[in-house]
Amino acid sequence: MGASTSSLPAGELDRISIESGLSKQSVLTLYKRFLQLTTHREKDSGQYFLTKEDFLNIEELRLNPLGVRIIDAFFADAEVGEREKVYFYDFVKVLSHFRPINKNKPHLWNTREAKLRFAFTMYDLNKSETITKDEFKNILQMMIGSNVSEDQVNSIADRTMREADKDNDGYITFQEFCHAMEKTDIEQKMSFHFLA
Ligand SMILES: [Ca+2]
Ligand SMILES: [Ca+2]
Repeated sequence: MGASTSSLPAGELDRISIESGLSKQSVLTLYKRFLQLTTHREKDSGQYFLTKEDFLNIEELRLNPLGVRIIDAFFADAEVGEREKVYFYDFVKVLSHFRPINKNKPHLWNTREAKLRFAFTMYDLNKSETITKDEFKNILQMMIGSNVSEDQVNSIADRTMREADKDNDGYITFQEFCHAMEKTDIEQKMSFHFLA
């Protein structure tokens, strides 16, 4: 599987390196990994892209309890709506959300807001821009596994909703979500060992 040989066009390499804040060497390392994962290529442009099936071959994601949600989030983007293909540019962009924030070198793809946005997308199963108690329970169950009873999950979800849903309308908006996460170390929560 995967594409054997190909190189990233120089212009693309420069652009991604500048926009992501990653060194060219890191971009090339990621591209190598990307080529190992991809099984598809556009007929016209020759561009490689990843499908959901390709992502499921990533061991770190398969073993991660939130793996399926992380994969979903790669395919959901606030700007372009639901995607079916993840090109290398998109791939690097989403991965950037998992890089530690460098306070001296702030970067658009890697801000706290970008990380929160990504986390929010993972919770928001139906991509309605709000999180309901059911959606929250769903991810909670994935995170804590089956050791905790349904009652306990329910009570955690109730408490979280009470705290986060400031206007008490049953939906957590992105704004409410950010507020609730104010004291959370999102960097640590969003760590995901993918980038070397
Ligand atoms: Ca929702
Ligand atoms: Ca609300």
